Amino acid sequence: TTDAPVLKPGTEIKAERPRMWKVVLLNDDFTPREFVSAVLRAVFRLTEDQAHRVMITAHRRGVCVVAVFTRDVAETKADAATEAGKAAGYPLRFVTEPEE
Ligand code: TYC
Repeated sequence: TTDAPVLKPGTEIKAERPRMWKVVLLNDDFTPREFVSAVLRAVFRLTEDQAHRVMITAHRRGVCVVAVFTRDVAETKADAATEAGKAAGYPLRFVTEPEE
């Protein structure tokens, strides 16, 4: 066709990496520790050990980064994890924020 891109030989085509988004776990006073760990394992596929460490870090420090994803995946997982707590009657919250 006539609209194929015309590139000078040797032209570099660079794709930028998409900005990544953090999923952050927030501490609260009510959600049982075991429940938090179970949600981290189910939604974020963390191992038992990873889940326990993330949970205990949020418990002690108030927040903990769970993982980073593209924006869409981060929001979907944060919403699913927050919803799992809500469905069980807990105020557990996961939020997203851009990296950098
Ligand atoms: N602080 C909660 C408790 O003592 C446990 C907990 C840990 C809740 C981490 C939320 O993100 C959290 N039962």
